[in-house]
Amino acid sequence: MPKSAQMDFEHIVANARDAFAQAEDIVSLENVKARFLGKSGQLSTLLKTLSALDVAARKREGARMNAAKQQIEELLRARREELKHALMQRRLAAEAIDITLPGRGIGPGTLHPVMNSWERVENIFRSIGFDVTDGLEIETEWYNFTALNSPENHPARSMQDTFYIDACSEQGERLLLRTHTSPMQIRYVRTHRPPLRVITAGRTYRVDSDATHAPMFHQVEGLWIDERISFAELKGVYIHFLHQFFECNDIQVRFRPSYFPFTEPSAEIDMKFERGRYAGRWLEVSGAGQVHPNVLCNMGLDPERYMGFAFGSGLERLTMLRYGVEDLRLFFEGDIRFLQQFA
Ligand code: 2NL
Repeated sequence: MPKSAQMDFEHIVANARDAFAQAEDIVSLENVKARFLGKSGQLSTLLKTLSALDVAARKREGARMNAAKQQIEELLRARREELKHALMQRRLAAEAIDITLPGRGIGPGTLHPVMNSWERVENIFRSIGFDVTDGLEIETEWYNFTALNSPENHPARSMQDTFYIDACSEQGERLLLRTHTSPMQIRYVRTHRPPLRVITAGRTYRVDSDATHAPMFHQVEGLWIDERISFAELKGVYIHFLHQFFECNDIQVRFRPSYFPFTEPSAEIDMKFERGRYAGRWLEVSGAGQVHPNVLCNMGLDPERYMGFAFGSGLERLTMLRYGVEDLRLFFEGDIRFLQQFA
């Protein structure tokens, strides 16, 4: 048994200790490891010389070799832990948060563009003497359909077009999510005396969903009732509104004959900008008409004495035209990148 063999294990262990200590990160540590524990590492090389020894020496040196191997493995494990810990400490130091700094805070936010239109529309009509009313989003069939002269068999009344509630009113009537804001106007007129001018805006609901329809959208409706009211008043009021709302007087307006159950005659109101993104194109902005005599009766008014006009517009539609938004769904997705543009 050569004496040097006895020296070698201690030497190898000491070398490993130094080499591991010099490795500054996990990757170099794993590379260094091969020099001692790998297939062609220093221990394996010595292992091959064991066979040259006699049985007793082989047993003794074999045991010492195993002990050395265990020591090296322990050194490796300890160094690994040390490096991991050091890495964590560096990360913690780098990502440290100074909790004594004042917070960055969240911005004050801003009105949703549709809410902004809602406010503007109300203010414009208030300024020309219209009252503003709002209220119930859950309505009875009578206020939503029957009072508005919508026939019993009209498709709008079906489950496919209207959200019904699984409950009835105290009078046992079917309840639904209002499909337009008109029911609030009926309620308003039944508690006020003409002459009256009122607008009502708010959420309305229809079973409808695609690029240009959402199951919930906002409507604004106006109503003017007096003993002598004509399309001339409607035209004057609506053109004034468009000028104010779009902050532009170069707008042409036309009335196209149309049909609604609650007005007779009825019209679609189209508008045309002279300048800008939509210049020269007729754009639908509103439905309108003279209030149907049956509707006046349901309001508790004598149709022989009173007449009125009404109009209804979509707030999303008005907002899209004002800002040039092309996809209705942007209003409902809550994407901050879209909404921030209106801040
Ligand atoms: C549309 C059409 C319209 C009305 C709404 C109305 C309200 C009462 C009586 C009579 Cl209380 N009419 N509202 C009239 C004509 C058209 O809206 O397509 N809006 C988006």
